[in-house]
Amino acid sequence: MMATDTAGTDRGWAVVTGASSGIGAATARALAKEGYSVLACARRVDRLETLAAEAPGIEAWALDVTDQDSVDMLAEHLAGRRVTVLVANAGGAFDGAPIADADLDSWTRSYEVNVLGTVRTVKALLPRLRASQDGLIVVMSSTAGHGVYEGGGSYVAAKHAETSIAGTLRLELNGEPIRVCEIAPGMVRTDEFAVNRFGGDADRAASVYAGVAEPLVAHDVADAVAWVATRPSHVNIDRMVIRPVAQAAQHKVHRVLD
Ligand code: 8X3
Repeated sequence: MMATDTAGTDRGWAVVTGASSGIGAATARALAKEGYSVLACARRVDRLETLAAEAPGIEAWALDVTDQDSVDMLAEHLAGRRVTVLVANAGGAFDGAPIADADLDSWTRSYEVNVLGTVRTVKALLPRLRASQDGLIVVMSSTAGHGVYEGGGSYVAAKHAETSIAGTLRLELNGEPIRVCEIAPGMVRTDEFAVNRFGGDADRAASVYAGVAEPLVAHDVADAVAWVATRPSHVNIDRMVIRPVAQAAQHKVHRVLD
């Protein structure tokens, strides 16, 4: 069945936010491969269109999770469609500053995208997930949602909030046919995450992964999302913490440096 009809495939529609790169793009591909009709959402539509052209089953949709009108338009676009999965993935880190030097604009941005963006999207799409009678919400948090580290600042705080959102939602939706899973990746090497965090400083971004033999890649996390989504409807994977073997804990990373 074509991905662009309103019914979607038998698996229904999976909405992935932050799908223009990294984990989001890989997740869109992985879910399409599993037979979902995927609505890949992000601000950078040109990238989404490239993604959609590469992979059958993916439709591109412009979305800014920090903008209520934009999220309302997404919900309208999905009216009448059978939406079975929401991957609330849009997010990011925008600084690596200690709290003593906190840039409050960066904190605001972090909360706007990671926390309020997730709440706004979940709230807008809940009616569609309910209507499907077989919904799944995946909240993409981070190991930064479970531990703290120096310079983690706005990101660590926001990811702790996302962890709380996933847990609270699971309690509040108990009794409804909607699963809630939190995926908490550790060190994932993507093109943009660390570069964005350090304001475009590529050398500082590269130092995050220095000497680490095999950081996770976006597909490793996408694979987990696809696995969670394709469990039987009565199986709720509450949380997955995924790290590279070299990272035993947030501060315990095996590095081989020259
Ligand atoms: C990214 C993991 O270690 O940079 O979500 O906080 S970390």
